[in-house]
Amino acid sequence: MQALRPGEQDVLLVIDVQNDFCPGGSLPVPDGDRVVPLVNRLARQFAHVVFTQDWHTPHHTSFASSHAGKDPYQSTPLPYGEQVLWPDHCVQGTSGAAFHPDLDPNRAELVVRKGFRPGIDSYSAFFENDHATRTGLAGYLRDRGFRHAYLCGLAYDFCVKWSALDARREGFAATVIEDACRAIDLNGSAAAARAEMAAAGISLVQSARLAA
Ligand code: VGL
Ligand code: ZN
Repeated sequence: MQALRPGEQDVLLVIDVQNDFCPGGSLPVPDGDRVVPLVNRLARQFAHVVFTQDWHTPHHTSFASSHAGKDPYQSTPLPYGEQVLWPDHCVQGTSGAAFHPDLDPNRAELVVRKGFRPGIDSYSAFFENDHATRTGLAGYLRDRGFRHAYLCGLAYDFCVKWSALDARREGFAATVIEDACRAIDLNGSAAAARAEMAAAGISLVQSARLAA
């Protein structure tokens, strides 16, 4: 397989490598912390890096605790569509919302915060979950002249998947670096995410494909 050599039109999107998504956090992604050394290495291989940070208000609508009688990981209809309800996580300014302490933030040229509107969730780095409200990232990437988004981080089957699908919809090439991701895997959502991304023309690769 030919090595991938990131250039000036390529950007690495590092999705939500935050304490609450790591073991010990409130919404732990199994082995979520294991991506950190690999993400740090990838961030040095790319000339351009953007981080995202899940950044919810207290009592956010995506929290099960905001809905009487609902438990985490159940889903419920909300005005913008069906929403999985989560444990309280990534509340603005808390240690759970901070990046993993071993993640090297210095390579990031931009940090996109998302999910900060109390009444709507935002899995994707590009759109909130209504698929209409923009985060501004697509415009930023276009203004910078980027053509190809490479994605890694947490969680593979939620924020990484939604971000990769939206990158394609916005006209960027998209590649997910799978071994630098970990999945929540609710009811087979990891395998479903893989199929959905492949069908959308997203390349799924291992980090070894990237030239050192
Ligand atoms: C995420 C669930 C809730 C993610 C964020 O980063 O994948 N998942 N909020
Ligand atoms: Zn969230």
